[in-house]
Parts: sequence; structure tokens; C-alpha cells
Amino acid sequence: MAEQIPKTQKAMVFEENGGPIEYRDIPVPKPASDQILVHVLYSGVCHTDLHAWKGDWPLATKKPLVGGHEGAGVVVALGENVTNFKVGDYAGIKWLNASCLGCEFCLKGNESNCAEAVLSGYTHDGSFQQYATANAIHAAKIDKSANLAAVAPILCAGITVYKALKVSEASPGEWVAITGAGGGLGTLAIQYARAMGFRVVAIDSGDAKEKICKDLGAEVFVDFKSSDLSKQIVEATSGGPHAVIHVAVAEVAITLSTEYVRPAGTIVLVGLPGGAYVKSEVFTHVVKTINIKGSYVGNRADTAEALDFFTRGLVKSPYQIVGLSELNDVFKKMAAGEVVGRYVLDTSK
Ligand code: 8ID
Ligand code: ZN
Repeated sequence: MAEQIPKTQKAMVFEENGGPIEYRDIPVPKPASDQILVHVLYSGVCHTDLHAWKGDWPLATKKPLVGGHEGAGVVVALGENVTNFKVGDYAGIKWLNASCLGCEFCLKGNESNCAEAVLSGYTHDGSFQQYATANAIHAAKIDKSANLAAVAPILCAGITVYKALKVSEASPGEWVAITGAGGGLGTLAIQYARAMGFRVVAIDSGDAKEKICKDLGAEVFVDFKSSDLSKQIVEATSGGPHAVIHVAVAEVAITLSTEYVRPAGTIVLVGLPGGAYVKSEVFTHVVKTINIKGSYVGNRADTAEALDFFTRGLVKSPYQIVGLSELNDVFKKMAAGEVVGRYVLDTSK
């Protein structure tokens, strides 16, 4: 039996960047011909949602906006041209809601670079609501065995760190350093790294984050508030990590990694601190022959692969559930660097 779709629903909405985020009743959207309508049961809260609300980046958000881009739920309606989903399937609302599929970037699998890219929770109302629309070709297919609360963080955090580890070109047995390792992306990055055969140095701060990083498989934890950070990392890895994945929301962490990365190593930029720049001293950069590259979510193949690691039990989301209406409290904790793992919102509360 297909479920009844109500006319209105609960959502967290803001009108202005940095303004109040209100728990409101809003209309349930209708899917366009190429979209599915997903009853979002759970949504992860990504630091990107906090950046979007604050207006940290040089790209304007839609306003008013329903944020959120880690939505896991059930397909309840299909646009007339949709053939790849049926009502009752599990589906994921992810950051890349849609792209043109015909440009040079889409054709080569760089869909996130499409000039027409539509972004959930940024330029398109996202998953901080009970019913959300997504382009059917881009929406994630979630296995029916999945716990929807647990799979939600994979839809942005998981896909993103899996892709970043791929582009780091680290080889099995090599060291990968992860900054921001105790947060949402970081805790998944440790697990994907282990599953891909890498050795992990986790960089973050405090006892709670040290514990979770080690429990998830990091061999070494370095507190970013301690002194001689570079020296500690170089010693622990006998010459520096072969790759560094930056998910910390901190410019200083990026600059520092140009010191400790191993010669011929790769630094992957993922975290997006507002107004930040990469500073790398040119002589050292050349003589150490280091690579610095950006990595931006993942394409449809990365999505399917990242979800497959989850379905096979190789990565688990360290999450805690609160109600959708409690988003403001989650943002406060996140801004203070107090979130260990990921918060997931139950959209029924
Ligand atoms: O596609 C992308 N590139 C993409 C996708 C998804 C998210 C990028 N992001 C970006 C987000 O917009 C955000 O800027 O990745 C960043 C991290 O997102 P998150 O994991 O959702 O944030 P979090 O849970 O708040 O974790 C951040 C961690 O960084 C640590 C904090 O303690 C926290 O655990 N951290 C900070 I702030 N400064 C640090 C430092 N100097 C640090 N860790 C190490 N060194
Ligand atoms: Zn995200």
C-alpha cells in the first residue's frame, strides 16, 4: 500500500543567513516530471548546513531555505518520466540534487562541477523537512537492508571522504592523516581509509574525539592543540603521511600540513572554512614535490560505491538521533566543535 501524502509537513526554515531557523508547517512539494518525492525519515546534519545558514561562502543560497542534504527515506511519488525508482524504494537526498548530464563535466563523471548543478539544502530545499524532491537520476539508491538513520550520514559525509581518499592516490599500507577526524566526515574517513587498506593518523582535539578515533581504527591520535604537531606526525609515520585529507574547518590545519606531508605526498582539501586560502611555501612545495588538490563530494558511481561499503558493514555511522525541531541546538554544538561523529534528525519530532 502506497502511503498517503499529506498536504503540509514540518520543516526547519530560515529567511535570512544567520537569522532565526523556525520549525514550521509548509506545503509538501510536488515532484516535477524528472523527480521523485521522498518521505525523509532521517537527515544527517553536515557542517555544510551550518556554513549555508551563516552565509560563509561566495555563492548565495536560496531564500527562504530548507537546509539539509543527508536525507534518507522512502519514495512516495514519481514524476511522470521517472523509470528508475518505484514507490516504496529507499532513496537518499544528497548534496548534488541534479545536474545537466550533458556538459563536458557531467560526461566525464565530474557532475559536481556542472554549471547547472542543483544543490540540496542550498539552491533547492533539502532534507530538513519531511518530504523532499530530488532528480531521479541523481538520487541515491539505498539498499532495503539499511537502517535509514545510520545510512543518512553516508549520503554526504561518506561519499565525500570516500572520493577524497580515492583521489589522494594513497596505496594500501601507506599512511593517511585526517584532520577533523572526530567530526562527521572525519569519523567516516577513518573507517573508509581502513577499509581501503591505509594506516590512519587522526588529528583533532580532546579525550572524547581521541577515544572515538582510536575505536574506529586510527593507529595514532594527535591533538591539534598540542605543541610540535608536525614533529609528532612525522615521527609517528616515519617521515610524514603519504596523504592528508583535510576535513577540519580550519585554514591553519591546511598550512601546517605542507610541513609534515611526506615528500611526493598529496594534500586533499575537503573542509571549506569561509574565506580561507592555501599557503604553501614554494621552495619546499617544489623540492618536496607535493600535490595539493580539491575534492568536492562525489559522482553517481562514487555514491553507489560508498553506499556499498556501508551495506557490506565495512563502515558504520557514529551517530546520535535528535528531533528535527532541535536543529538549532545541533548547530550551536557544531559551531563550538563539540560534535563527536554525526547528529541525525528524526523528522517526525
Ligand atoms: O565536498 C566537499 N568538499 C565537502 C562535503 C561535505 C562537507 C566539504 N564539507 C566540509 C564542510 O562544509 C565543513 O567545512 O567539510 C567540513 C567538515 O564537515 P563536518 O565533518 O560535517 O564538520 P564537523 O563535524 O564540525 O567536524 C569538523 C572537525 O574539525 C575539527 C573539529 O574539532 C571537528 O571535530 N577541527 C577544527 I574546527 N580545527 C581543527 C584543526 N586545526 C580540527 N581538527 C584538526 N585540526
Ligand atoms: Zn555535507
